[in-house]
Amino acid sequence: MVPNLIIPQALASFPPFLKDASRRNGRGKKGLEKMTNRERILKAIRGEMPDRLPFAPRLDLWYNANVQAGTLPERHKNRTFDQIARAEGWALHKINPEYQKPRKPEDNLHWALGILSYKESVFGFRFSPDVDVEVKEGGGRTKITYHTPVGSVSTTTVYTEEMRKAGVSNFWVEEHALKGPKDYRVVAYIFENLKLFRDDRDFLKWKEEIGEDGVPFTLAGRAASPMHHIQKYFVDATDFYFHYHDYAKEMQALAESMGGFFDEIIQQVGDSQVEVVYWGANFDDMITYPAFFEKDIVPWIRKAADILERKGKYVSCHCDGENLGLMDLIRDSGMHIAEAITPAPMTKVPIEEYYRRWSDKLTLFGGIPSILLLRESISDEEFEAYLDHLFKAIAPGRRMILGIADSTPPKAVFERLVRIGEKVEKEGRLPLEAGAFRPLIHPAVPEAVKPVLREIVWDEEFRQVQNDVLEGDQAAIQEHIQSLLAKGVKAEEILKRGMLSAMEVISERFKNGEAFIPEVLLSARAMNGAVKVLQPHLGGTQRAAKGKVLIGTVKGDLHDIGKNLVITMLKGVGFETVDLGIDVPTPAFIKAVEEHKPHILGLSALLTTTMPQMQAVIECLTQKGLRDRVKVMVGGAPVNEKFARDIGADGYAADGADAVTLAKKLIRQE
Ligand code: B12
Repeated sequence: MVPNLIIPQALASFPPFLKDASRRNGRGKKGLEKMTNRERILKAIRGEMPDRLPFAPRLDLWYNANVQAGTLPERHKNRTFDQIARAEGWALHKINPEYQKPRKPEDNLHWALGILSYKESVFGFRFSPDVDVEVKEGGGRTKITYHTPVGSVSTTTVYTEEMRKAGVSNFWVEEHALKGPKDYRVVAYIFENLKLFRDDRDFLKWKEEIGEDGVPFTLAGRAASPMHHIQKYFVDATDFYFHYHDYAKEMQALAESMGGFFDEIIQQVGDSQVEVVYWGANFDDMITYPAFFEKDIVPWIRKAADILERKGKYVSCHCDGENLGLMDLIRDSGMHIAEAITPAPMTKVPIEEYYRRWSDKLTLFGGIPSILLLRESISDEEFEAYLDHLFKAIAPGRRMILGIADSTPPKAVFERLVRIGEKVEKEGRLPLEAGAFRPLIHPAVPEAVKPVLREIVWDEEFRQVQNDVLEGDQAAIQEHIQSLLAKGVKAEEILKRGMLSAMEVISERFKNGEAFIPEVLLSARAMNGAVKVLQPHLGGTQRAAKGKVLIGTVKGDLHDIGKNLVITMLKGVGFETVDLGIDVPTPAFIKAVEEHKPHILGLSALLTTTMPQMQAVIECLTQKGLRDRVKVMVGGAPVNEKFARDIGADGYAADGADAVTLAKKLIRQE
């Protein structure tokens, strides 16, 4: 039973004019509340006690998709998203620049180099006169070649009509600047000679427009450090880990040569009239895994926070990913605001854990996972129960700004947003009381992830090969295999006792959060190369691949890091794989199944909006009479076992290691 349950539908019948008339700069009913939303947010950031919890939902994605589809709530039909927020009495969410609304084409033209300037920025940029920029545009693609005195590099970005309709705000980088070691020097040249200059007129105008209804964050950059910048922009997300390993020297040199650019940004935002600086995005313990985060990101967050704090400014980072492995690192990084924090059930960290561990040092912004707004994912009762839980979990409410993490999804039940706003007004006075707070049942979260690596059982004869797999040393493993073969050791033995035994250890470490993406990718790459050397020596049964897996990310979805990891791990244990890429339409899956005749079709989706595509693919397989010929496995952060069953898939796996186990199981069932 949920106490005080207010049926969201009942709220819809409130006369809209009554609601709108009652708001005064977010001062709530009849303007009786003491503070404006701007004052509340600033107090929360400073660690002081506002009169009540600020609530600032991010609406852009939801708004853009619903405007396109003509499905805005009736009472807000002709409003902008700021007008909607104001009418509802919510604080304006002024954090992410409107990436697709540049003032002039150059503002976001250089997205693939991460050189951006918007109305929300306080600086502009100028390339050196000896850098010649050649632009070719067409069909939603922009190809740019940068000619410099030390060579040329090119990039291609994509932004299609469909992406615009879906409300996507980021570009897709199809061709990255760094393809091989020679490109590093060219990119370094561009950055060493780039000039930043103060240009804050538009920012000041924007700040004035926001007024007392919110706090404008200015974009320093979506990357928090030079190395993070290289990772986010210059290399394909998965290839980054190979480059980081293979071209370590070049990468280090490039990161160092970009230090001046980052120092200049700190200087520019430090000397401006901004209060809060957006410093880096998409922190996630897989992508920005702990060792990388600590070595290559934290020092720059600390530097920016130290310098900017002395100038009376605050640093905010967009922490929208899985933060379990980064909990202590983020807390101790010096950042002042962790924005877009997305708790369980969307990630592994419950809201009470976030608040308990972080709120003495930094301000939390977010806390309401976006799936809570979706009727298909969460019932009205579960939604209410989460809100009750949240209000207790964040007592007394200091250092907390409520928001939807990371953004309101296109199919959100609007009345649930309204309900949060009402609850904040009625029950959000600070200090909140925890009462007899009993946390929802969540799996226990470890204090800090301190890897206790699962030890390998060394097999003396194969020790070197095992070690090569663990180290991901692709050159050494081939040499060691050759010498074992030369000594007459059987290929089957090398594969089983040397390679697979070590790969299993890596998989298990990854599953337990003791190893991260780079280790797995490098080990799997070493395995792939080594298997090729062994192939001619393997007996008939071993020679055939374990099975063929066709895999792709569904239509509308551009996330590919997880899918690529699954592919690499499958390949590592001997599956033949066909990568269909990202944004794959249903007919393309069907055509590929007909053509490649795989044993398994793997579908990946990271967005709640694209999950239904998985069902569409399965239904189409059935219609075409292909369903019995192929097993379907699904995965991706929002997918779960139940969803997989509901849509008629043959299996679901939560991560790369489980995907391997599942694929083996499905093959046995054939
Ligand atoms: C990195 C990232 C991005 C990058 C993607 C880069 C890339 N090349 O992939 C960029 C910045 C481009 C991006 C864009 C967007 N993103 Co994003 N992104 C993330 C983030 C932070 C990490 C995802 C990731 O790679 N994790 C690491 C990998 C290893 O894990 P994984 O993908 O889950 O994969 C593992 C398992 O799921 C499984 N698995 C995966 N696929 C498969 C397939 C099979 C067959 C099997 C068996 C298993 C399996 O195994 C994998 C390996 O262990 C997540 C946060 C999160 N919690 O997931 C948000 C997140 C997914 N993004 C989100 C959003 C909203 C967006 C945007 C709409 C933002 C915007 N306003 O434009 C766009 C959408 C673009 C599009 N149309 O796809 C939301 C989605 C919310 C939702 N549930 O719908 C999330 C959850 C952030 C949040 N906190 O709300 N994003």
